[in-house]
Amino acid sequence: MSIYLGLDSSTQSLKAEIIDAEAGKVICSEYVNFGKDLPEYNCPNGFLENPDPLVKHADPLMWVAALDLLFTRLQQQQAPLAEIKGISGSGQQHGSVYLNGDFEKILAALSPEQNLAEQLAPALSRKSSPIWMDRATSAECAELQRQFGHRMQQDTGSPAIERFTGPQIRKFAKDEPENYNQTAKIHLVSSFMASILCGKNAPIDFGDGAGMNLLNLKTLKWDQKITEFTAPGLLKKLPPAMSSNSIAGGLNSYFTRYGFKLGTPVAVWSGDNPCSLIGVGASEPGVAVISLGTSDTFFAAMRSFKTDPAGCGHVFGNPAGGFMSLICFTNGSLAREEIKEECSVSWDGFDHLAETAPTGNNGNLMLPYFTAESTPLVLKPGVKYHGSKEFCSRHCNSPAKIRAILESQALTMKLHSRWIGEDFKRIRITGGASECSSFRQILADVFQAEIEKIAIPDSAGLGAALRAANATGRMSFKKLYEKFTAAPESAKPNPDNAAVYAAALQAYADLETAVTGVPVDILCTAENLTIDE
Ligand code: XUL
Repeated sequence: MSIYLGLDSSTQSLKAEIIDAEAGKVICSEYVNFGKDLPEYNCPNGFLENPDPLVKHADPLMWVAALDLLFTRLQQQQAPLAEIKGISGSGQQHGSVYLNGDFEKILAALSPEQNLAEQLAPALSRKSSPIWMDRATSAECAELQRQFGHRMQQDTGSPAIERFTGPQIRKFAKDEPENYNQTAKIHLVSSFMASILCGKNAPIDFGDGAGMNLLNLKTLKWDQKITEFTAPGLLKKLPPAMSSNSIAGGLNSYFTRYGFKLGTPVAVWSGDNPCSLIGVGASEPGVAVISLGTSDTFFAAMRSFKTDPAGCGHVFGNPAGGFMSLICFTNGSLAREEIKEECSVSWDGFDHLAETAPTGNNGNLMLPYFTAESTPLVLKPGVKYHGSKEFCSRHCNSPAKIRAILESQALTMKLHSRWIGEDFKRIRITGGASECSSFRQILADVFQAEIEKIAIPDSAGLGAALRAANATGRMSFKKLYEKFTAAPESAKPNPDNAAVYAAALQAYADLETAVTGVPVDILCTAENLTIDE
């Protein structure tokens, strides 16, 4: 049997997908929810409370504890762990973990008598990890932009971005120089988790590494000048950057306690978006992907390297080779959840009520910045209602509010993905909210494209398992896609709705410009934008 394990260390949970690659089946799934299952780490939504809304850190030991709990659960459900031929994983992007010189020694001597979190605690040179939702690095971004100007975007694929790892490292080195000096290695969430599995420092892959403002995408090496300027001695603290199909090592003996085979090959991990590109079978250009997770992301394999003139979109490595575009909207599912709570409905009720409001929602729109937003950059959160008097006073009915959040989220995706320069006729949709049929139809009508829903909703975890089969079992992605990524359901665009949404797109763009003060095609980074409620 050809059994592979994909792990998905995301913002709010750690999931496992075990696949039989020849049979084209997921044979076992399991997950640990950080808020519910590990409340002692005080991260109900995946991050620690902080009085500053721009600061979003998590406890890295929580991710480690989740690994023990997940494997215990897999063992309890008698998952065939001994038969696994290869492992890989997916990590929430940009988050960083800071380790001292003892990290590798501790990993090499892990005792099965004690849990991972206890044993790894002394290896941390920084107790918390900034994650992708953190926006506290405007000053560092401005410094990096002043120093490198347009070259930053041309060479790393993005201008200096608040949540990206380089600006985060620079801030740490400035604010806590002693702890920075105690840091021997800096890992991404993906390479940190891979390191634990294989008992030594694991490489960072080009997919996730491109989200750091440190990797030169022309040479596929850490950019010497940028790393030097970002923080003293940084180059030595970074693991090597490698292609996504490299092998990081063999499984550490600690994990035999769960029934895994010693030395099971571990392929390098990647970021959740690059893994999802694989998990939905879209690593060839021509098909775009919308992933509706904690954040909403829009991405596609690129025909050639190209950057976003507005500075909001990014270029990451495509795990199958070449590059992928990515645009991230921070206010994804947390914003939908706010509206659902406000309307006191279930998710089914939410979906049904959205359908009862008219296409175009009578012109009612909202800028859904419940929390700081990355596209466009909005550092001071605030939700802006636009449309009828009743809607703006928020005394409107639930269907109008629900339709407004969904249409607005679809419109901002359409607006900010234009720089990719492709009129996608097929878009694959994944993530929790892909279950919402009214949202799928809105997306189909806004993009005038067929929206295909794939059978397995955890595309990042599935993508990690497919990557494991590709890297450790030499199975081609083409063959794996045939077996795993068919789209059983699709929403077809209604051409009669095209004009309504073309007008809504213009109205949304005008509203965004009026409120942020920045024309949508103008560089939107490192600007402190204020939204009045
Ligand atoms: C992408 C981004 C998020 C995270 C968390 O740039 O910040 O999508 O990867 O999912």
